[in-house]
Amino acid sequence: MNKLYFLLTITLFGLTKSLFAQNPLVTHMYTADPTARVFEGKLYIYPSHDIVPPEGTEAPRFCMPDYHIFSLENGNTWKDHGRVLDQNEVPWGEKNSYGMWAPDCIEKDGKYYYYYPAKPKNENTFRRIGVGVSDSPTGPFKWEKNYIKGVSGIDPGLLLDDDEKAYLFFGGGHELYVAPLKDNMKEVSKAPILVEGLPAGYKEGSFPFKKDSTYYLTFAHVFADEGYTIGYATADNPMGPYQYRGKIMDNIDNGTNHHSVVNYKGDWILFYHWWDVSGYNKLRSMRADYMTFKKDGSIKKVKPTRRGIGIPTLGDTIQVDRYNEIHRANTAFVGGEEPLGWMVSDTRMNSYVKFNKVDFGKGTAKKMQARLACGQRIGSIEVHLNSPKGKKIAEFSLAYTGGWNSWETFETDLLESVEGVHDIVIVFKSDWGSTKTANLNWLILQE
Ligand code: FUB
Repeated sequence: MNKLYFLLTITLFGLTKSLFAQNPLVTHMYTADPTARVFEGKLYIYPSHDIVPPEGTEAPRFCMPDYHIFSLENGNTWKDHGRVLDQNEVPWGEKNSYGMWAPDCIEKDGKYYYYYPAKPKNENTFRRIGVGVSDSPTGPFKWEKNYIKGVSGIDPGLLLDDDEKAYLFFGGGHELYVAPLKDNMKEVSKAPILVEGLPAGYKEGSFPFKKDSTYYLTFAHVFADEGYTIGYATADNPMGPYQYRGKIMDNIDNGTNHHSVVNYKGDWILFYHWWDVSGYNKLRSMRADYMTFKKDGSIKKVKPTRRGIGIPTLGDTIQVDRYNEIHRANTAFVGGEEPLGWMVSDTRMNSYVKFNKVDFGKGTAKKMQARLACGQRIGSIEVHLNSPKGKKIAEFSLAYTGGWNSWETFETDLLESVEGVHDIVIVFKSDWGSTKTANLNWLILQE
């Protein structure tokens, strides 16, 4: 990438903080390789962390210093639990090597085991895999003094079978490997073997899971003429042999495509990453979209959406620029002093944005807030249920905020008491000649 563009990218997008959005899931930092897990009904993500190389650092291909953990709070807000491990705290790791690539975490008997790759000190090995244990999914973890003996590679992916036996998948290259773990979860019980039955081509990011009695192994897979895709294979035995079943996601021009799959509240969800915030494929942002199975156990291809998976409820930010449908309007990076993100822009008379699935709870929502920038005084923004002509539940009168990049929070009472989950449609009203009614960043429902 052109250096000037890189510096511009950092200046524009790298230094600001943001609220939570639908896709990407967070924008206050760059997050990649999202391994999602459901522990006791709660959704967690164990991603890696891309950063802009600090000045004076000989930048490795990816610059990845530490790990954070996220959990889904409310219906749509990802909580950042902060840094759980820094590169210079790895007992066996080389200092300042910025090589904290994709991790995973798994629970067994009430203990949480966090697996991560790092560059070992005093060794000419690309990556080893270490492990830490905690009583909580968000740590703190007690890190093992040594890496897992007999394992060399990246991208640990863990499977805990119904019989409580655990398997460690790993590797990046033309082959992937698997090894059973001892009950202590810190050592392999047998030497790793090659995963048999996978197609040719570069592979990494193995993520295993079990559905019914079938073992699925998903992996990032590079086709010479297409680039990175997400592929999957199935087997009757966790150690294989596997049979390649096809692609879960076509190449989306995202550089790499490390991912994970979970079942959360009955829905299957694919977590993956892209770089739409930074414009640079080494500064990635994690995303999620629903995934479905066909009756024969095959997986339907997932297309990335803006809307993603969150179901915002009272107090959550409804990032309407991550829409399901848009009419006579656009979205653009938000301007002014706003935190990083997008806005609905170029709105005119009867423009609308549809955002599916907002949870109004038990009718306790009384108010709605809208974050608006408005360079004129005419018009209003209406919020309808289900369609542009559906029941009107809120209306904001527009007022001059100081310009199209000067943001103010407007508040209005709900016109109706609404219960349960509904699609909402935000309709812009203005005079017919205008092509700039208001810029809208987000909505929030409140008691
Ligand atoms: O994030 C660094 C590396 O890039 C991961 O370990 C790979 O899976 C790829 O996403």
